[in-house]
Amino acid sequence: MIPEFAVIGHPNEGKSSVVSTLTEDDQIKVSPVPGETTSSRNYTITIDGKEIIRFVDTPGFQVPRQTLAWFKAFDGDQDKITQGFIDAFRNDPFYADECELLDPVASGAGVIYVVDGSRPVRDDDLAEMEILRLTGQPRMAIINSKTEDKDYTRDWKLEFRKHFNSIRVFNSNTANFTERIKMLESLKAIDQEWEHVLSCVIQAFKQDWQKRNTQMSALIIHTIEKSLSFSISEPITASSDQEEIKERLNEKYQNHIKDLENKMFKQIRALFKHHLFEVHLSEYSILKHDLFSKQTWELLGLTKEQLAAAGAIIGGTMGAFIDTAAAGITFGIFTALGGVLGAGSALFGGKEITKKRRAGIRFGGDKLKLGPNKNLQFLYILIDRALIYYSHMINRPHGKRDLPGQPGNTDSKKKGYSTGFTASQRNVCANFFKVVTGRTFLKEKKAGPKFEELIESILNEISRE
Ligand SMILES: Nc1nc2c(ncn2[C@@H]2O[C@H](COP(=O)(O)OP(=O)(O)OP(=O)(O)O)[C@@H](O)[C@H]2O)c(=O)[nH]1
Ligand SMILES: [Mg+2]
Repeated sequence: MIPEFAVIGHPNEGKSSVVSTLTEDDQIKVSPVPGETTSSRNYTITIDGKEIIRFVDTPGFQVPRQTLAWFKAFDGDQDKITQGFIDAFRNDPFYADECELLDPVASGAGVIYVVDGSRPVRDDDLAEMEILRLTGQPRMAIINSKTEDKDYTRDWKLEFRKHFNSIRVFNSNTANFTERIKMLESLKAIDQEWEHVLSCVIQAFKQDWQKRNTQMSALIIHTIEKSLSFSISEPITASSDQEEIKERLNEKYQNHIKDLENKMFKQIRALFKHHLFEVHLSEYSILKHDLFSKQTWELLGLTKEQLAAAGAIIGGTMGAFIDTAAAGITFGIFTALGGVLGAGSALFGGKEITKKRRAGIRFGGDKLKLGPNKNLQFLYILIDRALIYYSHMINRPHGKRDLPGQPGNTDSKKKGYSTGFTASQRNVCANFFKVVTGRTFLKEKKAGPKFEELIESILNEISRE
């Protein structure tokens, strides 16, 4: 038997939204119209094919006072009180919702009572709490405040202390992984008999999250590796229109990298079980802009010099360079650096090309080649965009629904994570970069694993924020 909890409360208080967030299921119907949920439905969390815990979404109380009157008048075996109520009113439409919501409780489910802490406590609520107390099942109350305008949390807590074994403020529209875990920790206090099994549930949740972060870092690294090492070329002859080829290569190059990134974003989204929401991005977000736009680079806080160096992949200014097959020299995309800092920078061998071209030498098998990317800043941009997207996905609760025309504020103004990297973290990145772009002859076997370790530790850090 896995632990089972019925999420119960007044209509429209956010019960379905709480279940949705707790189970990471954004397909559950949440609506501003009271009475959306009309029958009880089980939502089981399965990890690695094993059922771990179950939450039951239920309809709201409709006639709590009449129901309480029956509970109070009941003089049978107290253990059977809830089942007794259902047996008495199973076919009575007046009590249809009460029968439905109490059904899982009669079967032994624990109770999670949900209230909106931004409204005052009313008599109906007191009746509901009393019914739940009379069921005799272990119960917890959560305060899910729908607005911040008013706060009756104190009043609710005072009442809750009389009726519940555990109390917690839990906001289904803001709760992240850490808060979900805290919520489960509080649930442990609901009944000593469930303490052990709930500890196992928490353990499973944490392991699953860790596993996702490991998968995540592997995915990010795979994508970055492919992006950095990607190159594209086209043969040229004396009669080729080099400008046209450059433009074409440029576009192909950018599209390929963008595709890789989009594929990664989709996989991140799937790993964190999001189907519904669109990320609404602020002007300040690095994700708002195209991977190859100048703003992307500026937002990351690059200095003027870094920007100039990065200029190679900004807009259409990225140059393609002649890859002289016969001479055995390949010039990567960021040999364009020379183009920005002054044509023919010796640093990248631009001079040699210029000389040859001036001399009119053409080798059979000449190609125009773009990539692999030789700019270390590009690595930081890819890292930052992946991490920012990840952060959006993990911080978006599944129970949140954006009303049309009212995009939720899911975006932070965070510029990027890499600007805060320490010198040794930068070193790890630089070594990885060198290996991936083939710029080192050293056998840097550890560069990959160290980079992976770095990314995973950052993911874990972001999860704890
Ligand atoms: N801002 C905000 N809105 C919330 C929160 N929780 C729920 N809502 C909104 O409140 C409304 C009701 O949420 P539901 O989860 O459908 O409520 P319910 O208790 O299941 O309602 P019924 O099924 O009708 O009994 C929806 O419009 C939600 O988007 C919250 O924490 N913050
Ligand atoms: Mg509902």
